[in-house]
Amino acid sequence: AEESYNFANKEEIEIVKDFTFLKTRSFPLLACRLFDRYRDLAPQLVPLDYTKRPNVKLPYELIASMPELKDNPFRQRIAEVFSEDGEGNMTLDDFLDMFSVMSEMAPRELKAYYAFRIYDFNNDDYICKSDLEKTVNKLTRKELTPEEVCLVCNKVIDEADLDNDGKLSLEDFQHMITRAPDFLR
Ligand SMILES: [Ca+2]
Ligand SMILES: [Ca+2]
Repeated sequence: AEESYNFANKEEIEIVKDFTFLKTRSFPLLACRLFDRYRDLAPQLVPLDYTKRPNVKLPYELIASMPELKDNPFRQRIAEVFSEDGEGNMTLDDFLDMFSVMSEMAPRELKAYYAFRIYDFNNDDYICKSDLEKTVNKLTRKELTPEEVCLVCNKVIDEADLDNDGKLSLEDFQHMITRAPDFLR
């Protein structure tokens, strides 16, 4: 599904290609383990034999119930971003991609790229102030008042908006997380 991603530059595409390569060639055991977990979510839907690339998608509700996601305030966005249909329903490939990017082995640049997409709630390739407000609310689990959230967002945009267009591009974002790595968790 690489072609459907809006990569900011060629370098990004290379990182993802390399990673996909690693995932499938160097970690077959991990892929097998993840396939088992995918199948365990709905054994009646997922065939054991994937050689014919069956057209199977697991509904978002099942994906969101997994221990890695169920307490994550971004679970819906994560599933949306990694699902080919954009609605959080996942094919096996979507599922493998999601867990690969979430794993310790994933390169930082790749995590940053997907974090950006997750925080870009309206999928317009920028994190604007309202995207950022949603992000901060979720990261802080609504512990801040609206005024405090507004202050934090203004400060983040002030400091990270390198080209002064009032919103964060992927480039602005990558620059920002080198100083505020919390946004990657
Ligand atoms: Ca946006
Ligand atoms: Ca900007």
